[in-house]
Formats: sequence, C-alpha cells, structure tokens
Amino acid sequence: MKVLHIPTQPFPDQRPGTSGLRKKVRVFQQTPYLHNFIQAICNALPGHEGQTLVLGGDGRYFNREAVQIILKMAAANGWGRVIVGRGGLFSTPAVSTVIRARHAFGGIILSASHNPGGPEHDFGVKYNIGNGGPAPESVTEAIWAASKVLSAYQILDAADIDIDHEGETPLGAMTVEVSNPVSEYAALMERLFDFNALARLLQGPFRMRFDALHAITGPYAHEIFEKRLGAPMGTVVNGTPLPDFGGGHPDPNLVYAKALADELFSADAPDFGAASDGDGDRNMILGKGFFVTPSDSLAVLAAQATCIPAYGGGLQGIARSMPTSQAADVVAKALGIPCFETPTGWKFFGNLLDAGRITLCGEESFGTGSNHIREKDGLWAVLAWLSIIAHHGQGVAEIVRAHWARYGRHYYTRHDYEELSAEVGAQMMHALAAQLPILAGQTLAGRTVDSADDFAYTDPVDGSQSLHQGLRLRFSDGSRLIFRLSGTGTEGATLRIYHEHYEADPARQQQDPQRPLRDLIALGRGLTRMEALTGRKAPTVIT
Ligand code: VG1
Ligand code: CO
Repeated sequence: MKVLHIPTQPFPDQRPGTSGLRKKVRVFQQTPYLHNFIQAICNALPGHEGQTLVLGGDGRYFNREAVQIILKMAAANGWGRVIVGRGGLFSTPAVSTVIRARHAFGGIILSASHNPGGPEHDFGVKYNIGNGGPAPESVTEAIWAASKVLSAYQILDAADIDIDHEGETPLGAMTVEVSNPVSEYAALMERLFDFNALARLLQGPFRMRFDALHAITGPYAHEIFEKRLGAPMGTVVNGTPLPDFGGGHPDPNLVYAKALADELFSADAPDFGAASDGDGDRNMILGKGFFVTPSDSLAVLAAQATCIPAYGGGLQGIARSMPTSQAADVVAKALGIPCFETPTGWKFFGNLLDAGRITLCGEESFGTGSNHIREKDGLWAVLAWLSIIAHHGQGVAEIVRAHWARYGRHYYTRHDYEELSAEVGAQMMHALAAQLPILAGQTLAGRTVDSADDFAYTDPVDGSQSLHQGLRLRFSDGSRLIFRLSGTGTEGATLRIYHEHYEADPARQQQDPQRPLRDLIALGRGLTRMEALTGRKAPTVIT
C-alpha cells in the first residue's frame, strides 16, 4: 500500500474553539477540509510515531466516513495502532477512559456534542492528550498554527476497513483494533460505584427514566442500567444512536429534553429522570417534579461524595468554571478544601486533576465529573446521584432542599441569544468591556457593584495564562452577572448571559429562579442594549 502525498492549501478557519473544531457537516465534507485538520493534528504532535491513538465519535452524520479517512491518514502518518470503537462509536468519557487504560498517546473524538446532527447540521473533531483530557490551549494553538502552513497531507492508498467487527487488522504498517465501545467504560463504573446497592435501588419500587436522546449514551445506558443493574427494560428510552439524533438537539436541558421533563413533571412521574448529550459528557438530573441546576448538582455531589466508595476518603479540592454558580464554593469552605475558578471548557481542569489538587469539577452547562477520567461524564453523574439517593433513601427534591437549607441557595439562570450576527456579538462585548471601569461602585439592579472585570486565568500548575474569558460584574451581596460569547457554535455568534443571586433564608428558597433574578436579567439586557441592537425581546434558550 502506497502513502500518497497530496498537495493542499491551508484553510484560514481551523482554530479549535471551547471544545474542538466545529463546523457545518457540508464544510467538513468538502475534501480536503477534514484531511487538512487531521494532518495539522499529526504535524503538531511530535513523537506520535509508533504510538496508539483512540478514535470514535457519537455516531452523527459523517462519523463513519470521517473514521475511514482518519484511519488511512493515521497509517500514513506513522501511528502504530488505532483503537477504534466498533461502528466508529465511542462516547467522549469512554475515549478518555480508553486513552488512560491503554496508555495511548491521544485520541480523536468525532462530535459536535450537543449541536444537532444531519447533513444540514454540525460536525466536529476534538483532540485529547495522553492524560485522556481535551488538548490544552498550548496544543490547540499548535494545531491551529500547523493548519495555517500546510502544503500537503498524507494518506494511505487503501480500501475501507471493516469497523463493524471486533478484532485487529493491519493497515499498512499500522494496526487497527476495533473494540467494544462500552466494556472498558462500564468496567470503570463498576469499580467506582457500589453496584450491589444501586441494583437493589433499581430493582425495587424506585422508578427511573433515562433519555439518551438518540445519541451515544444509549448503548452505555442499556448495558449499565438495564443489563448490569437490572433496571426494568424500558428504563432507557431513545437508546439507539441515530445520525440525525431523530431530528432533535441532543442537548440535555428543559428545552431540548422536553419529553423527559414533561414526564418528570407529570402526575405519574418516575422518581428520577436523567438525560445526556450527543457525545455523552453532559447530564441533566431531574426528580419527581424537580429540576436540579447543574451548579447545584456539583455542590450536592461535593457535599455527599463520601457516600460513594471511590470518594470515601474525602475530596482534595473542587473546581468550577467561572460562570458556574458559587454553590460549590460554599461546600468547599465547609469542608475546608480549596475551590478553583477556571475558564469555561473542560481543558482547564486537566492540570488540577493531574496534580491531585481537585477531585470533583463541574460547569453550569450540564457538565460534572471527577478525577476518574479527564472529561466530564454524563453517566457517571447519574450513577453518583443514584448512589446518594440509595444511601439516604431520599428523593432528589428532598436532598436538594436539605442542601439549600444548610448551605443557602444560589438562584441561577443562563440566557442564550443564539445566531446573532458575528459583528453584533463582537460589538456588544466590546462596548460592554469599555464600560467596565466606570461600573464599579455604582448601584445597579438594587445592588452595589463590587467589581467589574474581564476574567483572566493563570493556571496554578503550569502558570499558563488565558485572557478574555468572560466579562463579570460582582455585587456586594454576592450576586453576579456574567457575559461571554460561545466558542462552540457554527453560525454567527451566541451571547450567553449568566445570572446568579444568593439566598440564605430557607423561607425564601422556593421561588422560580426567574423571579429573584429579574432585576439582574433586565440589567443584562440593558447593558448589552440587546433590544436596541438586535430587536430580540427574549433569549433563544433559558436554562
Ligand atoms: C459550551 C459550554 C461549556 C462546555 C462546552 C463544551 O461552550 O458553555 O461549558 O465546556 O460547551 O461542552 P461555549 O463556549 O459554547 O459556551 V460539550 O458537551 O460541547 O463537549
Ligand atoms: Co458534550
């Protein structure tokens, strides 16, 4: 088999965002768009020759074609072995698990996560490093730099490989190992959690519903909940991954996982409901008639972690992304452990986890995880919640209300304005940044502004700096108002406005969050001049 060196020209737009490179499917389908990016990854990774790469995706449209291209390019670029999930499938947490278990050099995940799939929608490529986590900025910037100076890509002139049967096949000098995408991950979950206790819960009167939204977690959830833990068949719904996710957004929130939310808020609701996203790293947790905000979820998991075998010895520390509510900080303080505040994106947790400075971490965007891998992990979060429920014999609502009564409640809501024009998005952030210096000390939304700044982060482990990670207003009563532009969209700009207000008094902890936050919401719209500049009277999505 011959290695072809095909001349190419750089594309100017291959800079990875918050979580890999995301574009419309039709962009990735244009040869050599994907080829260039894969070549840039290989060129940016000295020492990969002879090493192992893990490869798989969430099954979205173009997943299978991309796998074939990447296998042939990996062979031509000197990788020693590629472990590919059967059918080209792997969830993001499973890739992280396998990279670590098999001491791989890195991994490529084919996913645009919670973005919709299908010929008219989104595709994405993420590169993960040898610790199993998303490439840090030093690596993503090196990939981008490599993409800008490409003159050729290398690909093996070979027929497509059978990726639907487990086993090993040579491809040039490389070995392709097709492996079961679920087994290594399910085995890890069995080591972390008390599966006997969970099986007793799920085989009793307790009723659970897991909605895989036709995305990657279906096969994992069937195996873990129904097969290994013996939950009744039908516990997992929409469990077959489809290339277009059945036409939906595989985004686990009250808007896009509406059928699940409706069921949990119905008269005959199950005790527990959960959903995950396209690539399996996000989670939404629901109780009977009760929604747990992701920020609260992190705080509850932190407060209760010691009832899970893997965390019985206590936590080293906690980290949360900057826009995530400060509920976890209050728990960390009570436990006497550090709480770190990082920029948005899981890549910023990697160093803290590797250095043993944190055990749990999370984001307001439905992401929670621990030091068991280096990605957020949807099913892990579900198993963690079930463990807490089994331990206390209490429902979700009781557990969260008791948490608020003890630590206070952080009312929280995020408003997204999607598909603004890129110019308007940039202009809003620019104008707001210019106002920051005069905002401190003013009284706004009935609160005094303590500080107003553009969040910059210095990694406490390697000293690397990340600037412009969001504009934030902090008020003297602990409230916060935060603005940032999304780094995962594929169309125009998405502005996210995050609102947070602390309520210590249990008598005032039972309101709809939009109420106590209404002044902050109005302030956010006013400061961005949202209606004047865009005519938008309401956000696209509220979570
Ligand atoms: C969003 C979330 C962020 C998350 C990222 C990737 O990024 O806000 O918290 O880490 O998606 O999640 P942004 O830049 O659009 O706000 V996933 O599940 O897409 O890998
Ligand atoms: Co995801």
